[in-house]
Amino acid sequence: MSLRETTPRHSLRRRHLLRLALAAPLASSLPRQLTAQEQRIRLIVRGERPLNAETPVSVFDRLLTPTESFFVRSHFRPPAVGLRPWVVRVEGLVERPFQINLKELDTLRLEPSSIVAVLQCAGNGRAFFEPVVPGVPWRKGAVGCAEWSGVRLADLIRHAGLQPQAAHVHTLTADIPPHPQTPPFLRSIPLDRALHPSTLLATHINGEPLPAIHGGPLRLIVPGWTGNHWIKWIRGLVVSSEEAPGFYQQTAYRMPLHPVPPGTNPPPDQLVPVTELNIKSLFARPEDGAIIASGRQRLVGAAWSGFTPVERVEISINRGPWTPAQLGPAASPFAWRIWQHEWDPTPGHHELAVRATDAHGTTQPESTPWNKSGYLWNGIDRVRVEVRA
Ligand SMILES: Nc1nc2c(c(=O)[nH]1)N[C@H]1C(S)=C(S)[C@@H](COP(=O)(O)O)O[C@H]1N2
Ligand SMILES: [Mo]
Repeated sequence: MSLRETTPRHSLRRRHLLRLALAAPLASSLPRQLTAQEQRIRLIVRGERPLNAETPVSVFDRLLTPTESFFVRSHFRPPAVGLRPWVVRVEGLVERPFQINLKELDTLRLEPSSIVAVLQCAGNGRAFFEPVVPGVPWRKGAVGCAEWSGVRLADLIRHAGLQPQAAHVHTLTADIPPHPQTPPFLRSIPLDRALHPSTLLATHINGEPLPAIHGGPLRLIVPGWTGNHWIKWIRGLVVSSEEAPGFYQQTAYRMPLHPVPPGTNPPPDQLVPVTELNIKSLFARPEDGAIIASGRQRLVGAAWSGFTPVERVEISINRGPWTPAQLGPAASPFAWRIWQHEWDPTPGHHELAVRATDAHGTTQPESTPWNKSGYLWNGIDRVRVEVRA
């Protein structure tokens, strides 16, 4: 999938139809055939420039989210990729700084590594907070689970050798802010997280080369942590004794340590960085508002968390008792688990709810404590359906 192919479809189609309408009024009444590419791309666009688009929940019925349906979140326009060899520098508090292009990376003979892991934007579910918070109004689909492959970040950093004061790894990216006043997406992760064996520099998703829109040719994979740490288009790693300076590390992606009254903003010293994912589950089927034929139904969805495994998923029908759903296997400690539950509905309107509990006994709340940036929503998912005889 190239950048061109992920240009929001409906705007292209609109422009195309407009051209047709101007050229030949009759032609505009003929529906245009979608290309095979267009049929494969199924995203709900929340913003066009830069492209921010979420995955329809219907594909959350399987372990691996199809790459072409994987949500896209970019602060700025993606960089040009593929014009010249991609070079990565490793420098800062290291013994032997170096730079290397992706072809040469093979010559380092770092052990290949793959992991199935959930990538979820910290702002997934932001649209459900009340009062309304600013930001991309993600509903349910700024999340997905994929197999990521590449090399361990630890192996690349150790190749350069760490100096004793090393404490953080800054990530330099190739996407460029639109205005000189806009801060760059400069971020860092603590050294222990950078050295964790699950933290990868990935070149592949689901066995295919990483598409440019998802950070290809090289992005960071930080399983168990929110998407803001999964830096795309890595072109440099700078080992430092300090966190990265600037807006995106020091101000953005922070939330209150303890819940605050809705609408209030605690002072910066009471905010902590958003890191670990919380326990969450969603319906893939049925979808909210679905009209379904009566007869036995299989409810299906996904459940995930950060470092504390999912222990249990439960279903409640029409606000009745919570009953356990069947949990599928855990493909990795950071993969989501597909759950399912059989249901014999009577005709009429029904409300279905799903909630997950982690191994520490933490259960999803009815709604998540309000925070001004709308992070880490994990309120119980409810769908309303009509069953017709
Ligand atoms: N360079 C760069 N990396 C980035 C971002 C970005 O804007 N620029 N967005 C981050 C955020 S907030 C998220 S949620 C994920 C989204 O990854 P995806 O577009 O592959 O789904 O990328 C992260 N990495
Ligand atoms: Mo994000």
